[in-house]
Parts: sequence; structure tokens; C-alpha cells
Amino acid sequence: MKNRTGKLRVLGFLGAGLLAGSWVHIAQAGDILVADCLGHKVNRIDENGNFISQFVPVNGGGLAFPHNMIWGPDGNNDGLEDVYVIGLQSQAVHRYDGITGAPIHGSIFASALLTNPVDLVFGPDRNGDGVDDLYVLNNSGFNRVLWYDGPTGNFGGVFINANSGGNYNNAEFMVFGPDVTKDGVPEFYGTSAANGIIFRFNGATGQYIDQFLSGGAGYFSGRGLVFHTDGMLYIANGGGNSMVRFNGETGLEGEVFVPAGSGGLSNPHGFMFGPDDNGDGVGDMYVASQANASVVCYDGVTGDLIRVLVQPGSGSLLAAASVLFLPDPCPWDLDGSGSVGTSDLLELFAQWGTGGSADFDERGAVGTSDLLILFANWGPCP
Ligand SMILES: [Ca+2]
Ligand SMILES: [Ca+2]
Ligand SMILES: [Ca+2]
Ligand SMILES: [Ca+2]
Repeated sequence: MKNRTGKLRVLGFLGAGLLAGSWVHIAQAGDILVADCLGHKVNRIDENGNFISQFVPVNGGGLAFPHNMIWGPDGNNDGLEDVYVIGLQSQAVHRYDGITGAPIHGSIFASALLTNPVDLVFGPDRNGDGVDDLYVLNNSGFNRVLWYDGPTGNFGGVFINANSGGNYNNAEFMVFGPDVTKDGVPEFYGTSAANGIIFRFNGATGQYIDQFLSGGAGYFSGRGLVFHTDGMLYIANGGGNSMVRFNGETGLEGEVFVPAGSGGLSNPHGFMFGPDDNGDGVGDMYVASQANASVVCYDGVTGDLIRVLVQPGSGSLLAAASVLFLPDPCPWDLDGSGSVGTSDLLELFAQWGTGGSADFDERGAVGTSDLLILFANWGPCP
């Protein structure tokens, strides 16, 4: 079973928030990026957490205090999506080649009106060109959300005005999630470090809706949040050193998912559901544990500790703000042996006619075209 990052990236903004994790049930570990906010760099680690390299070196492309990272549109015309990183102190959205980490066009993609940006996401098209646009959460006393044309980064306008509703301040992370107004546009959901509230705004208009939830399960200080495929909203309870979850439709039924301090968890920040780490066939949870500079992996169903993936301070990590999965360079190696051969061919036939890791062209069923792709990549992985 192999990584399905390609499918995640095809989903665009849905993959980044609304349906994050939709690919993880059939994923296998690959390399992972870790944003080091105090080290002003992005580390690349392997599936066992071993440091490989600085994907973005210290202050590379002018980056200062990287917070969250996402995949976004191809910026250098190589046909592959690239990595977009919020620089809180560099006051910009930076863009790096998704393979090499090289800055694209000096790295600055968007910077207009940014003073203290903390999060970014591609979301609903605002200018009617049919292409997702980029939303940036700016936290400077009162919050506001700005939007930029998705392909160019040109400033579009203000989506949510400062303090426009619910006393939304000390923002940390945001996502687009369930469409409560039923107009076909997902709503905006944001956390605050100052409280246990999820603030909800109309995804089409930016108007304040309500407090989607307020407290429960010991939640009092928000960081990253993910609407997962199990219908639950997962939230990093930064101040409480725990991970909590709620019913993703109602905001009720709060419960602790990862108990405080499990695996050394300390001020959890960004997190993702990603490759299956403990071999039960279901994707697991990867959490950037900011205050002790580590990344911790928990069972994606139970929340039980699997392992400390990145040991505190490994790779000169000073503070972990977020994680991002890199695409698998060899998805045809179905059994992870390091080469494409007979065993992978047998696995492909075992999946024939069904969806699965051998559905390379993502048509929904394994067939002749997938067989040809496998033969085209026969031999050692790159
Ligand atoms: Ca590219
Ligand atoms: Ca657009
Ligand atoms: Ca809506
Ligand atoms: Ca698992």
C-alpha cells in the first residue's frame, strides 16, 4: 500500500481542509516536512522521523517564522504542485518547488496587507474565474481574513473584517468545513489561542454565523483543526497539551482524543491525518508538538500513542509548528520493497476491478491502463 498524496493534491482546497484525510486509509509513509517556526526553516524527515535535509534552509527565500504549510497550484510550470508556507514574521506567503524546495520567483507569492499571518488555505473561488483562491488569516490584535487570486497571488480583498463577529481574536488556524447554510459553499471555521471556541463564518459572504462550539473535553486554547472523514472535528488544544474532537456537524459530543502530555505532547499546533504508521491499514495522526520541538504519531482511530516520530530537537528543530506530507516518488512499488516487480504485479491483479493503491490513474478501478503504468515503471524506484 502506498501513499496517495496525489489524490490529496487533486482535491485542492477540499484536500487541505474540508476533506483532509480522505486519502489516508490507503496511505503508506513517505517523507514529511516539518515547519520550524523558531528555527526559521523547514526540515525534511523520512517516514521514521530521521532528519534528511533542510527543505527550506534557515531564512531561505526570506522565510521567517514558518507557521502552516499547504500544497497549492504549480508555480513554476513543471506540471507539479508546489508548497506554500506562511511566514509570520516575514509577513508573506512564500512558495517553494514541491520537489526541491527551491524558492519560486524569489519565494514571495502574496504579501499585501499581511502583518502577522498565521494560516493559509485555498478555498472558494471569489472572483468568478472558476479557480480556487487563497485565503490568509492575519492575526494582529483583531483578526481578519484576506483573499488573493489563486493562480497569481494578486490581492483580492478582505473576506472577514477585523472583529466582525463573536469577538474572534488571537486566531491560530482555519479551515473550510461543513456547509451549514446549504448554499453549496463550505463555511469558514477558525480557532483562537485565547479560548475554546470555534468561530464560524459564512464561506460565501464572510458574515459571522456563530460559535460552532465552545468548550468541552477540557478544550480552552485552539491551534490546528481538521474535519476528518469519520465526521469528527479534531482540534489541537494547544494550551492544554491535548487533542480533542467533537461531532463535525453539531459541535457536540466533545471528548479527549489524545490525553494531555501523551508522548510528551506540549503545545500541539498543526497536525494532519496521514500514512498508516502502525500497520493496521488506517491512517494515523501526526502532530507538531511545538513547545518540545517534536512530531508525535497517534493511532488515527483510538488516539493511542504510536511513537515519537521526531525526537525533541532532532535536526536542530527548535519548535514544530506544522507538518506536510510529500508525494511518494514511487507509487507503483505497491509492497514498498524499493523496486517495481512481480510482487507488485500480483498485488495489482489482486486489486483488479476495484479501487485501491494500484489505481494509479485514479479512475476508480484498477484496470489495463494501471497495468501499463506499472510496466512502464518496472525496475528500481528512483
Ligand atoms: Ca511546480
Ligand atoms: Ca478564483
Ligand atoms: Ca455555505
Ligand atoms: Ca494506523
